[in-house]
Amino acid sequence: MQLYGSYLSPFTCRVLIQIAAKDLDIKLVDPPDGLNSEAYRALNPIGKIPALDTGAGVIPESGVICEYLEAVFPEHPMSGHDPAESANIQLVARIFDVYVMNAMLPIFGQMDPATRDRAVVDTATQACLRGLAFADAWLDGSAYACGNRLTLADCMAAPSLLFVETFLPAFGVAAPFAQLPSVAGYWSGLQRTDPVAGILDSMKAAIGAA
Ligand SMILES: N[C@@H](CCC(=O)N[C@@H](CS)C(=O)NCC(=O)O)C(=O)O
Repeated sequence: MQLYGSYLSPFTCRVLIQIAAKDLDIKLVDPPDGLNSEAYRALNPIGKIPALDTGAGVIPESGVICEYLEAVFPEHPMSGHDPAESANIQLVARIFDVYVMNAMLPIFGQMDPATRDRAVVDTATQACLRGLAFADAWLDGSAYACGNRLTLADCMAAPSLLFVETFLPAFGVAAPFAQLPSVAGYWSGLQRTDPVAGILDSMKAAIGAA
């Protein structure tokens, strides 16, 4: 199998944390001719990264890929042991996907201060902070979101939190975790855990080089 993606993509890095945690032999490769190219869209009509080439087909969407890998490689389980734990993991993962990461995306079209639309930035940062407040209600400040072990919730959360910490201050939110003690404690612990720390280091290097 190979994963089309990049360390610059928080969505790709969700899957890379899972691949590292399960010690899977899945190579990270660039999409042929780049994102949204004709060659890549022939493989993945959505045109975005990540996408997993299983050898039998191509699966897009980070959450779908994670669930697929979980089903195919059940060793080192990262989903729930029972329905209640599964629901909790899926809920935290959904909060970081929909209400934090996707809410933040519009700011990346506003990187140039000369052409920046303040209303777009304010709407996106407020929505992202609201999503973080949702997360704060479900976390308890410990290093893992659910069950005192690395789960798919942490795979979703860690790259999103790095993006929040790295980019929101540049858009006027100086201390995004200041009013969120559980998120702050969680992020402080999670970023030191293995293999999250290594993937975050690679993300930071990619962002620094971009
Ligand atoms: N919902 C998708 C989002 C993927 C996504 O937006 N990836 C970005 C890179 S971080 C991308 O490929 N953007 C190119 C585009 O939107 O055309 C997922 O979870 O995989």
